[in-house]
Amino acid sequence: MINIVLFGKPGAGKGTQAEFLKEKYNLTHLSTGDIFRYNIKNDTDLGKLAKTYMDKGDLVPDEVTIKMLESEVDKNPGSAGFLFDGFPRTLAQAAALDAFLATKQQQITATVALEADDEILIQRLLERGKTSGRPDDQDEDKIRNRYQEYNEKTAPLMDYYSIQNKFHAVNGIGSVEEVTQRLSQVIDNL
Ligand code: B4P
Repeated sequence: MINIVLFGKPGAGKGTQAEFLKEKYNLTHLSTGDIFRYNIKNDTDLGKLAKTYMDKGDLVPDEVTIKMLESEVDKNPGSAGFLFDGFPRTLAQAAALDAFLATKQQQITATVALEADDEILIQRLLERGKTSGRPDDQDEDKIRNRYQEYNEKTAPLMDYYSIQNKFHAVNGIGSVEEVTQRLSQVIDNL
């Protein structure tokens, strides 16, 4: 059983790559961004709450996100492994995930990170914003706030996983296929 964390800055291509990796390695794909957007679309209480943060480019509070993620894992008891996309994004989320997996005699196998320069990624997000309808992609100030959130709250996770020898960085620039190939090389060697 392998449990992979797909890591990277906003727009690094986590969601894009997850579509290929989940098929290739038969993993259950859990994207916290997608789950929040599903709840927003269906106007649930969770969606209403998440929207107030996501629209500004802020992270949704840890206690809400952790509870949601744990409940999604519990909905897939027979899973051959999980691909966590966009989670964890804070040290508190990472610690909670480790503790939760330990209760199931499981652990994170590896964190694979997509690396790319902020300016390239900001252009990707602005481009997507023209058609995605995502409020967090349409305004450069909100996008820059997402990078600030990343630098303050998410970047420390690189050390968290490096200390455990579980952090693997991959160049996120190139065609989608090239990036998939780089990620696959890392996962195949685990
Ligand atoms: P997410 O949905 O996780 O989204 P993301 O960081 O914007 O994008 P991702 O890296 O998946 O990029 P994608 O493949 O789509 O988060 C959105 C928000 O949800 C957060 O800001 C936060 O508010 C909230 N949230 C989510 N998880 C949370 C958590 N754990 N805690 C608290 N809050 C949380 O790619 C982006 C674009 O690049 C696409 O247009 C794609 O086509 C393009 N692209 C991808 N690969 C490319 C390539 N190789 N070359 C060129 N373009 C490429």
